Amino acid sequence: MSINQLGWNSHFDLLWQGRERAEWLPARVISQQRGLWRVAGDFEECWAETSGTLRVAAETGGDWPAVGDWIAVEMLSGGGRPLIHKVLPRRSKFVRKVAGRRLEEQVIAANVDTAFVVMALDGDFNVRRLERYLAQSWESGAKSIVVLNKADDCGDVTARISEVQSIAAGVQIFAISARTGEGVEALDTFLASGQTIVLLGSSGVGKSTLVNHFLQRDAQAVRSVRASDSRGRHTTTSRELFALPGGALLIDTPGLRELQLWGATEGVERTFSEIEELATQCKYGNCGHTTEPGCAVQAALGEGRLDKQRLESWRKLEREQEFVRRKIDPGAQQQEKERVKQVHRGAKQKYDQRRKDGGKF
Ligand SMILES: Nc1nc2c(ncn2[C@@H]2O[C@H](COP(=O)(O)OP(=O)(O)OP(=O)(O)O)[C@@H](O)[C@H]2O)c(=O)[nH]1
Ligand SMILES: [Mg+2]
Ligand SMILES: [Zn+2]
Repeated sequence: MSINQLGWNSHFDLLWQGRERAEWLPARVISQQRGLWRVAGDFEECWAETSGTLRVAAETGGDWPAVGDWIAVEMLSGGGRPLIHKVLPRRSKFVRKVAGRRLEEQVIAANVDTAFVVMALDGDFNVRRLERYLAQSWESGAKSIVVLNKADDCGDVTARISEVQSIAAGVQIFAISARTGEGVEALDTFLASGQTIVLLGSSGVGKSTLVNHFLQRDAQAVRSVRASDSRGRHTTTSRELFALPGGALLIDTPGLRELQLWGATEGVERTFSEIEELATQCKYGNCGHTTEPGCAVQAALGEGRLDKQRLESWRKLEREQEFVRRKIDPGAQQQEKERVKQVHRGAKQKYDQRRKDGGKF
């Protein structure tokens, strides 16, 4: 494989000109396992380790290389494992809070152009989970689309699509069957040569089945049909980047037990933009949207313009964000209050102006 086949482009070429040492080689991380990184470039694919300097930097809050990263490696003359010295600045990254109690970011995939948020149209279909994924992917810097898989196993695909439309305004939605191939060709537009795509979604939605479909071979193990009803079983256990015959790069990921948000304040705002907009119309700037007089959110709820579950979902994700923020930075609580006040003030001014200009409410 060559770096060009791995998605290298003029953007990274320019960054590369500024490298510290001329003998370093550019490479891409294609998988990762217990302290080793599988790297590919203009050399034979191999396992590499991190340099001492990078390790120290990563351990003190910097970044470990992640799948999809472009890195600078040094080939050692004595035949030892190549060393990773640097991670090139990422153009995009999909992150989450690490599993468990630690409050840290984990990069799931880097330098991604499009995230396919995959959800199955079988009994596992869940728009609340989709909201969570979309909120996090807004922050990634990549474009996100929704892929509804297992269309062959769904009685009313159209109804499901409109359900998703109602919670994901402006996001493209595709209904497909990775098993039969139905509708899959519509995804080709995202798979142009040099493009990087990450597949996200919970276990069993069919991510690896889709990878195999695009690769035209059984590269990834998929859950056996016999075990298909055993929920919570994870078939794919590590993230891995594959080069498709057409030149796109596809990252398969293990289904996450739960995607815990990380740094997704803006993502939540955008995912729930209609609620955020209603909130600016409340009478009081610090409205909690429960029993306050003049609450536009409650009014919308009462008139059936806002779904109760969606409101609850918004509250839950907001709370989650705030919890992490406060834990990380005790001063953040006050700052956050100020920020919210200002956002509210700004938005209120905008709406007041619109009202003056004859806008309808
Ligand atoms: N009916 C139907 N079943 C599918 C389809 N795509 C995948 N499956 C089945 O769903 C099960 C799970 O598929 P996988 O591809 O292993 O799912 P995954 O998302 O990779 O799961 P993890 O690796 O655990 O995260 C398998 O039994 C597949 O055969 C589809 O389009 N239709
Ligand atoms: Mg899988
Ligand atoms: Zn309110």
